[in-house]
Amino acid sequence: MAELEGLEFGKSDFVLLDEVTMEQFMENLKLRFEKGRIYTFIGEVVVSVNPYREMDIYGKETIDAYRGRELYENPPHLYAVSDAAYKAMKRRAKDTCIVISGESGAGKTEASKYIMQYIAAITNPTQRAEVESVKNVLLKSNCVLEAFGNAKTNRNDNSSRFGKYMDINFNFNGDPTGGHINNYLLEKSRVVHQQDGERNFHSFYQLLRGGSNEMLESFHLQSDPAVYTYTREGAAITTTNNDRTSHKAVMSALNVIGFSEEEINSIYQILATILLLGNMQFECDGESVQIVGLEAVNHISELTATDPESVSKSLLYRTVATGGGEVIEKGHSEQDACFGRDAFAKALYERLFGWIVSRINTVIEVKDYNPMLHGKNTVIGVLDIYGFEIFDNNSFEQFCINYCNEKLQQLFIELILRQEQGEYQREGITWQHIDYFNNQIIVDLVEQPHKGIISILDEACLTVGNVTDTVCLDSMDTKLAQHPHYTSRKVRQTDRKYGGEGDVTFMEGFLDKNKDMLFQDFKRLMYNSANPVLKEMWPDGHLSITEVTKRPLTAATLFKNSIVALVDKLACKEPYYVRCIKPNEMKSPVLFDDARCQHQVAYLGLMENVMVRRAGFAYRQPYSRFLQRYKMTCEYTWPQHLMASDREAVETIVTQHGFQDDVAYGHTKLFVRTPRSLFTLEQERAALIPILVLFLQKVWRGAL
Ligand code: AOV
Ligand code: MG
Repeated sequence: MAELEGLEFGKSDFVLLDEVTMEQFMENLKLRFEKGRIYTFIGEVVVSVNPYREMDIYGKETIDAYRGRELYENPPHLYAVSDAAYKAMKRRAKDTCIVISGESGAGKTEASKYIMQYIAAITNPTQRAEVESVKNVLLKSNCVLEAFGNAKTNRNDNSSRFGKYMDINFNFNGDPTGGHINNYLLEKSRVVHQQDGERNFHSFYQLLRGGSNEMLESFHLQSDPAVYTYTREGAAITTTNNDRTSHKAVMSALNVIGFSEEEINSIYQILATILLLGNMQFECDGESVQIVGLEAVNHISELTATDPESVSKSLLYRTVATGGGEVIEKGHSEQDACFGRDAFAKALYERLFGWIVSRINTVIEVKDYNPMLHGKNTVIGVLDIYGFEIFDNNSFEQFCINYCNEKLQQLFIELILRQEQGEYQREGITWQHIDYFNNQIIVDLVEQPHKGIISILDEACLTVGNVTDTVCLDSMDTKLAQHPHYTSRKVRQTDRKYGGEGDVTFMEGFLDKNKDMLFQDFKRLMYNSANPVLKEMWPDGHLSITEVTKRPLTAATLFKNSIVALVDKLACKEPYYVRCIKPNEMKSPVLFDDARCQHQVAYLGLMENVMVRRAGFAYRQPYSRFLQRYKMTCEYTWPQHLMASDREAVETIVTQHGFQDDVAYGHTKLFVRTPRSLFTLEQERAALIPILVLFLQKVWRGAL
């Protein structure tokens, strides 16, 4: 427990509060925010409040102060938790992970970047070139992924619109040898539609504003984002993001990572294609639907290395297999053509993003690792996912994002609240059970087979015939009417509300987004591209319509499966937590909105966390391990104890050092309340080791 700052900055660990009440908690949080102390511990958990201003707390000096130190030796900081995760990984060969959570705009992505920078700064002291290059690629990948996966929303000017989990691999020296990025459900609907005040992904504006004249000309683009439907819709074209400089940084990062000229060019050609598609219009001459102005078709075919007739055809017709096995071409209605065009644009972007991630992965993947030669390969995972969000209009994406946050909260509860209390019970430690809201009930509401929201959605999507959002909602209302966290309000036709940590009302378009349909004709078109980069992104385009028989899994089910896999991956690592809080809605560095903050403290379960921590014990060790390590610090146990049991010997050590009031004795383990007690023992042990070595040397030499 850190008490290293003056009291005028408040308590640096919430465990030290005089009384654990919401009032005291909030008072402390506010005081620290106002005094520029944005981090506070709850034991090993770091609570972070977004300062909304540049802080001079991330430089080299700070890094040096935290490097290799124990958590409680320094004031709370992201670096303290990063170092703890790193030390556990290096000293105990444990896979660890740092889970960063909090709502949209609370500071998760910034935190994840500081954590990675810290890990990069403290590793590879000998500056080996191959390790430096791995570190460089890991750091540069952030810049690229942010350009393509982040956007301005009404909550955050640089909001992550995908989830990111990055594993960093280390060799036995504790130096990074590579990594792997998993990305989760990119909010691709943003490519074709943005809410008022929002923007499309940064990459589009960066290309238009930062691309050279030659580049834009060769892509048949104009530099003004207002020209393009897909970039003007939210009308938030100007933001604080400096698109031009970012473009340069992204180009340079792509180069450093190792993307070839051809690949970089292809990436931007795809963005250009999407922008041109967005401006494409259709008209119906009474009989058939036509594309208005064929120039765009020629430009798209040039950019995608396909022939113009195939481009037009895929936009105006779809191939269908009849019941009798016959293949026919069916002309689109104007509405179908628009739907197809938008679906194509979204899919182009999604595949581009997925391809960029996998391309980075091939560069950073650990190659030629021989455990016999290099020792155990250990991992630190860093999770930075999109935060809980509520907008005026919420759709399928918010449903998925918020479900994912519920799952992560569930993991937190499982690891920090449930397991902790479970262990005290198993060990027979007297323990006052602390109640907490277990959100499993909300997770079940979403994901239970047959009865959960995803199942009901899927069922509606798989039903043949015209099942509308309204029909699906009706079915949901019937099936979930009794659920305490489900309510449905027919304010508009397809409104639905589901209450979890906050109440969110979801809007129409659910079924289409869940089906996520893309006509096979577009896949074929891309697969037949003469550009090998583009072709590589569409391997499923080789199938003809008669071969596409299996129904793909729905978007919600795919997402659920990926999040379940993520949680499994996290659960088998030693977790470290950063809990981010957004101080206000105005992005102000001085405003601490009490109600908003209190709401977050409540739903993040921070009070319960303090209570469990405070009543609990920071450290625990089986008696035999404790004895092995510290027996040298006590005359009655060194070199051999003559007591009835290890436990009794441990009691003797504890009593001799005078911290008997700071411990509890379990069936198999000793529980220590504050780290300071162990710290004293560690110091004593460290002081004794040189003396012991001398002593033993003398014994060996026969001098004694
Ligand atoms: P998020 O990742 O939690 O939201 P960000 O990390 O993008 O939030 O933070 C939002 C903005 O807050 C940043 O762009 C910075 O302007 C500011 N900020 C956050 N942390 C710091 C810090 N430590 N120091 C200075 N400014 C900071 V979302 O991605 O929307 O869930 O999906
Ligand atoms: Mg983010």
